[in-house]
Amino acid sequence: MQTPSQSLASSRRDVSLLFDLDKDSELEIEVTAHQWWWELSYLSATPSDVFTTANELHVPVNTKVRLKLKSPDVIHSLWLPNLAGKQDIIPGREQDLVLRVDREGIWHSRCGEFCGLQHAFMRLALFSESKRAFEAWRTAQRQPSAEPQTDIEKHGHEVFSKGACTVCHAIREKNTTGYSDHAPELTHLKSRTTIGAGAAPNTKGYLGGGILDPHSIKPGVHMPTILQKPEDFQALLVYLETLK
Ligand code: HEC
Ligand SMILES: [Cu+2]
Repeated sequence: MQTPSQSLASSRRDVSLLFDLDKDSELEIEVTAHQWWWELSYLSATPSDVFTTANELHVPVNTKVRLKLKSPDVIHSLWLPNLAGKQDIIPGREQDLVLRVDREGIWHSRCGEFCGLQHAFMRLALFSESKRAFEAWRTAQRQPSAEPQTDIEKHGHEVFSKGACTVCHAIREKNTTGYSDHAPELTHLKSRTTIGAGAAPNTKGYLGGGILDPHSIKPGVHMPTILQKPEDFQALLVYLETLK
């Protein structure tokens, strides 16, 4: 068994090797490890091109990608089996990990350092895609959220934006610059395959259940149960389902 400082030293060595190989990455992504989910910000010199998503990392195949790792809370660890060694993520320090994935596919990772109750459900999925598929995904992610169209969608939008959800969550709308680091951004919630960092599939049933009783899909989760009138809850769910 390695002590924390030994594993830190060895992972630093791996990283510096990778670092020297890849001075000019073509894509920079800030990866923030939270208890218990991953915040992913795609950086760009053009501020309006920056966007944030969660738990599902998309990268183009055969491209040098620099992950800038940080943690605002406890020690986490990014571990992408078959792609890179374990990299500890220490609060207050920024570490880089440079990757280049040479084939298309999906890699499943989980936090490699025990970081509390829901450590096992702190999963990160990496989708390595053709450059064309990646561009299409990125273009869609840069768009603001879908505007509510029907009366029930408009009502659901109001429930979200006037209620407690916005204490933690952001939805980036047209002409606004919503951002929050308290909880996953929901702008394109339905473009992801799971909710709760791999805790449940992203279907309407689990989404509804996970909002009514977050602990039912992820015990200990840092999201409160917020009681709502049935008609408000129903509308909220209809609205969230439009966030493709
Ligand atoms: C006190 C902060 C807080 C409030 C208030 C809150 N949430 Fe959350 N929510 C979180 C956190 C933290 C997570 C991520 C939990 C995890 O995966 O460990 C989360 C996860 C989610 C997810 C899953 C997102 C994903 O991609 O995994 C949805 C959907 C969601 N919340 C909807 C809502 C809605 C709707 C409301 C209002 C009724 C709300 N939340 C209120 C903190 C909050
Ligand atoms: Cu962790």
